[in-house]
Amino acid sequence: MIAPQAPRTAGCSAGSCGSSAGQMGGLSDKIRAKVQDHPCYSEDAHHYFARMHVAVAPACNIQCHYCNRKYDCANESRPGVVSELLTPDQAVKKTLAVAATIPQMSVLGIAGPGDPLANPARTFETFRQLALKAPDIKLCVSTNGLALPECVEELARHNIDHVTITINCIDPDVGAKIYPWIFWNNQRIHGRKAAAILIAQQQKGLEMLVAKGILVKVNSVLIPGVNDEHLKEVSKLVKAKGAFLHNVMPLIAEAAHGTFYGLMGQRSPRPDELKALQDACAGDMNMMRHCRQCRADAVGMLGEDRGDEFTLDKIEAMDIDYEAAMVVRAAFRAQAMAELEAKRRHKEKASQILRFQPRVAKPAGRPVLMAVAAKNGAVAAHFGHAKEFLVYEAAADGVKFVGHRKVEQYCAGNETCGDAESVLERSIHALAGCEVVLCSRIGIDPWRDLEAAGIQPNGEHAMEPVEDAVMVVWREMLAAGKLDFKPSAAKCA
Ligand code: CLF
Ligand code: SF4
Repeated sequence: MIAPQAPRTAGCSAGSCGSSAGQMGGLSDKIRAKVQDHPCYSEDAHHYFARMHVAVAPACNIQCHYCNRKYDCANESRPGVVSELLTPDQAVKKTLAVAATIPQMSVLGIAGPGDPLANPARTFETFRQLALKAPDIKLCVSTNGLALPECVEELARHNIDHVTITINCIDPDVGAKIYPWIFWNNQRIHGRKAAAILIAQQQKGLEMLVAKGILVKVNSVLIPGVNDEHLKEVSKLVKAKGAFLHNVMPLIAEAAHGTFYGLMGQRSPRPDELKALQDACAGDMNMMRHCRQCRADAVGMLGEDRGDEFTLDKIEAMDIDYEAAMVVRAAFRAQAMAELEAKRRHKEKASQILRFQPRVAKPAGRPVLMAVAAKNGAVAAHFGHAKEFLVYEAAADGVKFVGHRKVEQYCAGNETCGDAESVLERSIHALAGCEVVLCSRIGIDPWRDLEAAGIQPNGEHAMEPVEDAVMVVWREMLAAGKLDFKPSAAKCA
């Protein structure tokens, strides 16, 4: 068996493969074949398959208020990160090296550091070479959409069947608060007029891609007070136009990044605001909740970065036999697919049983958010070693993955960090809204501080599968009469 790299989502409806529970059942075989090994388009697949990005696209044709050009494109990547720029030849070499070393690597994406379609020669040369040299790798691109319509034919020619468009608004008045200018037909255009052109190009590009049968994911950056309520309309419209998946990402605005929003004190959304908006949009749209806001040169499973293993000097020293690697990759893929298919059938069967069960009153008990320090699908990480917690919502009808919270490591090995107290404080703040934290082990100090903040630590389910452990804890809380009322929010919220 292939060990999944993180817990699968439980409580999804039949055939779920992408994101929000219950949103992606009933996929056609053609679409399932396209998404089943794409770690971003399929939540299940991201436990088995990895992606990598090559940073070949330096220029951008618009300005977003959350972007500083010194860093990667914040439409797809975590702000404040600088990727190493590669030529198309270097990018191809790196891709072959990674794919030969990491059989899980199924997708090559171009997502920066600027806009890939504002650098068409470099982007398409990379895709052209890879389609020839590594036909088993899916190709993926992320764009702000301004140059998209004139690139659709070429995207289709290179067999790129996954495109992400960042659409933050469909109203130019909202857009004028996000985009100060665009570069269009050799001119810089400002304000509302610029936003109107960008929106029209994004919508046209979306329609053209859908008409070509290319799967479209829409990214939206949630900017409190600017486009938060508006994103519900965006979600409805892009779904109506045929987008497959909507990924609402939190704005990250820090003064240290030197962005307009960062310097102006524009705040980022809290996790509960992000979840509430994702839940509100989920009625109309498949929602992605496992995005990790990768770097433009990210390598590995979502949430991990193995870029250091593939620097240009290391690649140079590698002897790559890609034909032999393809045999290994095909064997890995076949095994992973068989496991994913078995899981899908199991879920389908379970949901059929539920459908045909006589209707009985649901047991009482409100939903509870639990944070899990997980590894390979089990409650397996020490609280102090975790770099992220996976967040699950447990309720009477099952367990559903709802997101993740990044934290700093509280301790490395047996050493507690120098500023452990403030790291712990920040971790507790990051876990706001969660009522329980499950981990394999936890020290006395963090236990005490978590409890004081209204979050119950739990180390009793070490090495158990995550969903089973979360459900057991929820049932214990129900039996103890803790789920009949809304508790006061955790003190750190
Ligand atoms: Fe890369 Fe984006 Fe393709 Fe995925 S990432 S270009 S669709 S292969 Fe994925 Fe990373 Fe989130 Fe992007 S987790 S930032 S959604
Ligand atoms: Fe920055 Fe990306 Fe916006 Fe261009 S599209 S300004 S690179 S965030």
